[in-house]
Amino acid sequence: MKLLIAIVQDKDAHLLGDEFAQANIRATRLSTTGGFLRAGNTTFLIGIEEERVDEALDIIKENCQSREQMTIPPVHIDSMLDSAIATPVSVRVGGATVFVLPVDSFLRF
Ligand code: 2BA
Repeated sequence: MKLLIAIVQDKDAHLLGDEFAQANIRATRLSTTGGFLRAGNTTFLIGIEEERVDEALDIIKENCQSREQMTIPPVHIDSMLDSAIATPVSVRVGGATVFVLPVDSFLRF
């Protein structure tokens, strides 16, 4: 058994959840916040048999798009004093960031 931790954009989370349900893949959704953009994203915890990991990864790949997002980069107080009005920059936020972890044991009571 493996645990997939998949961080996806909120815009993709609804469809992805539906696709998991349809494929009979059990998942838990957590509302999370990206450390860099400090914007909401969604983290799925998916406990899955080893032989179905590729199937789950394919579903994630197919349903999560990469998008450009504008953000104001973090500014140090020194440079703020110097002048700058922070300029928004564009970052490409991934389709999905996925960790695949081994599971020692899986219990349901
Ligand atoms: P955020 O931390 O809000 O990052 C959003 C996007 O900002 C990232 O997209 C990346 O394009 C950019 N970014 C992040 N940190 C940066 C930095 N120090 N300098 C320049 N650009 C930076 P993704 O890489 O696709 O990440 C999307 C979300 O996945 C992240 O949201 C975070 O919540 C999660 N994530 C990504 N890598 C992670 C990791 N190694 N560990 C834990 N969570 C991660």
